[in-house]
Amino acid sequence: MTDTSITIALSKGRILDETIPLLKEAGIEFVDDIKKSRKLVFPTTDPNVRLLIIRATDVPTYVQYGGADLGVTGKDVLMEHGGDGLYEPLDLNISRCRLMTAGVKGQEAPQGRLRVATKFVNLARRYYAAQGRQADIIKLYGAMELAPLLGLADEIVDIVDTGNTLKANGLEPRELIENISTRLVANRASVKMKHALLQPIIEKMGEAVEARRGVEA
Ligand code: PRT
Ligand code: MG
Repeated sequence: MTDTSITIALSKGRILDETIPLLKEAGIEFVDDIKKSRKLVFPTTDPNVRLLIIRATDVPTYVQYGGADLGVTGKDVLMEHGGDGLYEPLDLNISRCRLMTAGVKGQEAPQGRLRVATKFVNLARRYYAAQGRQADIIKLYGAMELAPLLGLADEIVDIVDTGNTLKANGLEPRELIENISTRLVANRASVKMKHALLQPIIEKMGEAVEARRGVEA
């Protein structure tokens, strides 16, 4: 990686669609049809910038170790990762949702030791410890909603948007852990070494975010 090139790691999935217009306003556009391509590294209309499309959960790791200078991922993913080696210069205010605890509708969380199923094991451990609650955390990779129904857990920690997924599975939200949105993160060394290249991108993306906030309000 030379000092004139910048690599930005993007989260595939729902975040990607909302990231593309923000990048465009920073002068960065894909030249390939990403829907048809099997590439993982994409050139852009800015000769200095290339884009990676990877799993959201891998974005902090790529940026932390300098595989990418910048990254775009959810605050939930960053909280789970821990944020080592990362700056978080910008809240992109997209893919907003809530990180919540949830359980079977009408049932209260039991007193004493809780069993909690989640893919956010580090985050959940920290949350229950901060509440002074004893919790056994059970790692799942998806379909967390099943766990309370099948008696695997008393509670889950998961992302909630409309609440429809919980409802459809006989669950209800309990406590709000954090309001979540997508963040721009930067490698700490890159921020120092490539400041002149990164700063305009961060600024232009920030302006695009602010312009949207204006429309929203
Ligand atoms: O698919 P993969 O295992 O790689 O990861 P993923 O499914 O988490 O990825 P993706 O692309 O679906 O979401 C990535 C990021 O989007 C998350 O890290 C969040 O920051 C953000 N985000 C925003 C969401 C949602 N909204 C969301 N609604 N991520 C997930 N959901 C899911 C949630 O897990 C639950 O299953 O949608 C369901 C809840 O939605 P409602 O509307 O029914 O409440
Ligand atoms: Mg998904």
